[in-house]
Amino acid sequence: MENSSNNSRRSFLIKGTLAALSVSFLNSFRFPAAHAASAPSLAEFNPEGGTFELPKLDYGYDALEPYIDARTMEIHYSKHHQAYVTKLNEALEKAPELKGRALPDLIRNINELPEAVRNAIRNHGGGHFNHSMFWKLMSPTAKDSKASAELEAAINAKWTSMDNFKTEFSKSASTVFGSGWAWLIVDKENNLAITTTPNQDNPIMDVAALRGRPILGIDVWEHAYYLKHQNKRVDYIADFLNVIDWNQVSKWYGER
Ligand code: MN3
Repeated sequence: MENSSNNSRRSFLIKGTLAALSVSFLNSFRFPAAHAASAPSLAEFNPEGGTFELPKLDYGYDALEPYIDARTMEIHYSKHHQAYVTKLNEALEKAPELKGRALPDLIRNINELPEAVRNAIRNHGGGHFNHSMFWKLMSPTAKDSKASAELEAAINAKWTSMDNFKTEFSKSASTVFGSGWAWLIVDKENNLAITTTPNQDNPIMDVAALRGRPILGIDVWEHAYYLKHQNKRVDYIADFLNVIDWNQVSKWYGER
């Protein structure tokens, strides 16, 4: 009798544990882990009054010379990025219920956006997010920046050395077909990974092949390099490696 009661109690506990596990398994699909969908904290992603604005550039157009030329910076920032911001705001005029949401929240679940504005928010919200990160992760003082001990250890563990990481990252960036981005992300298991996205998609979106928290990204649209590097994307990527602000990348890596 006592045995049978123990057995039924054990069976109850096992069933309870299985039920709890299956609920958390299902939830992992419905509600992506917070860190997997989190994004670098950039103040400009939280618009006052629900209108997005072009974030301030922390340096002059010529500050990244000779790697990124002033004319490219000027057009890329003041024309291309501005156009993403303008068109994102136009899309939100058509879906006022979405106004006031921070950018990462807006673009995290593309599939849940109203169909009428889905593509516009994917393209222009993605464009605004990606470029806001891009200006921040480059710096005229990049050569004095350094990966944190924690980030360097994680890179060494995955790619054996910083140089090998740069080689693999460059390879991914050079093989993006057409327009898009290459990223260094922190995935949901907290591991580093290199991934790419087409167009203005990014790894926090539910449409991304590999989701995660981006901490470094390179724009490989031709508008990012054509004036200086023409069709030589590989030369642009090599130049880009010289302007990565590793202090900033490390800061984002440390945001858990
Ligand atoms: Mn661009």
